[in-house]
Amino acid sequence: TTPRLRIKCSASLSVADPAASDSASRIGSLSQVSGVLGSQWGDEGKGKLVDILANHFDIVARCQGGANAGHTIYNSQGQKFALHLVPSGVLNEETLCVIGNGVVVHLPGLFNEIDGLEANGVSCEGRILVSDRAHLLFDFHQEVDGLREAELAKSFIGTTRRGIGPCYSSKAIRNGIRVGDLRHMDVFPQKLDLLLSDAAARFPSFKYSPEMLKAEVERYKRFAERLEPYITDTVYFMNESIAQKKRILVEGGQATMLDIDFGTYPFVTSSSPSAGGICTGLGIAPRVVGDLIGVVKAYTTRVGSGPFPTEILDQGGDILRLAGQEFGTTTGRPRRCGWLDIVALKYVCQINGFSSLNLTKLDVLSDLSEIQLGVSYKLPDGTPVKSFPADLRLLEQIQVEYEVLPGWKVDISSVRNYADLPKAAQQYVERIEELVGVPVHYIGVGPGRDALIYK
Ligand code: 2SA
Ligand code: GDP
Ligand code: MG
Repeated sequence: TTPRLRIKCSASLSVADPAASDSASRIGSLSQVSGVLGSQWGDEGKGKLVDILANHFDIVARCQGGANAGHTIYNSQGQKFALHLVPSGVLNEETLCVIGNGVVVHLPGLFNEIDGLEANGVSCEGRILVSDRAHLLFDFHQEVDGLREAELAKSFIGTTRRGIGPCYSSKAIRNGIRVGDLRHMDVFPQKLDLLLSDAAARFPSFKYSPEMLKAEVERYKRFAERLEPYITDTVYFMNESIAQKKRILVEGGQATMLDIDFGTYPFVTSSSPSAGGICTGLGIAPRVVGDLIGVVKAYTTRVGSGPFPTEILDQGGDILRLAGQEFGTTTGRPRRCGWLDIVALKYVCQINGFSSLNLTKLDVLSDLSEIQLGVSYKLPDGTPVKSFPADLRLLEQIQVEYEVLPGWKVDISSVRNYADLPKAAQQYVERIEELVGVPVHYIGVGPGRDALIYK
């Protein structure tokens, strides 16, 4: 199937009302290749922004991660979609979706997701391209993920058990199987045998037999046939599209604080959800990447284990969890909740060079009479800690210093113009901008497509 592509005119919005004019100028000025990245520990609301911006881009591309991601979006009729592997541009029928080389692809999951979308009236035919260089994530990777977590016992990472770490391990140790290998089913059984034997040798409880291999190979023969129209040299495709002036939006999964290099290692995911992952995960040059929007929740959440300096451990955390409906999109796990951490956010802004921020879920704070902002870290002896430390022992001792700002105690979910936000809400937004040094251009006041203020 030939991919459908049309060059988008970025300033095509109606400018009849002030909010529309704000959105037209904000979105229209985004560079040809832009990105939306998570700025905390994930679930900031990246999917929602990507879905809104997709209308103004020809291509939406995922560059890292896999079905550990859970991106929740709503169409204009309020129908909810939870996406894992399919890019959040899919609801926009003119947008082409690319699953890049840096993504790990679980084919049964991908086909389930596509079937679910089709059943709900979203046509995917000819609109999803899967890189021939992307690695295949097998069911056994998921099983190994669970076995590794069990082995870690109390120091478990709290993975999504979607097989992400084991699949990236296969890739790094160089016995992984790539999407393009599905075109060579003659050698596929030997490759898969090597992978499964490896897992069986490592984990005594991992059951492996020749019958299992045979059944899996048969299953993948069918998948290979179904996937064929999607398989693309996406590196060539992306670079050709850039040369043809197509507009490209990169959708990050997870977030920089979960980055394998920059996150709270080892309590991280196994990919690079920060700016560098865009180039390695799509095969495009750093100089073509322009605006990067950091998505930041107005407070912080984290799902899984690991340091979380501004976590609220008393019932204040439960209040935020309930108000923000903070439960995992993929696993349903309750998310840990805390105040916005400016030290972590500044560190993330440095790493990514964000041109602007999307502050999300500001509406969730509306019932609070006071809001805290974690503005600096110090050690118990009073020594200031300048940047987010790598050392987990140090992180355990960190004391966070907070600024307390007044709440606004009024529902803001129907506000659409910045000037109509209560003064205290504006003060909160502007204090964040001042502390971080990056402008907030978008403010989320609800989960729906229209619940966005352009500042
Ligand atoms: P993994 O599965 O190996 O990537 O887990 C390693 C760590 O990365 C975290 N992680 C996430 N954190 C937040 N949201 C994610 N996606 C889902 C969502 C999570 C869910 O949208 O809600 O449903 O539970 C995500 N994916 C990975 C994970 O919690 C580990 O800390
Ligand atoms: P992602 O992984 O970053 O795309 O975020 P998730 O979809 O996992 O989690 C964000 C949740 O917050 C989803 O349920 C969204 O529908 C919801 N959401 C996004 N933006 C807002 C907002 O501004 N206000 C409210 N109340 N909910 C939002
Ligand atoms: Mg999520």
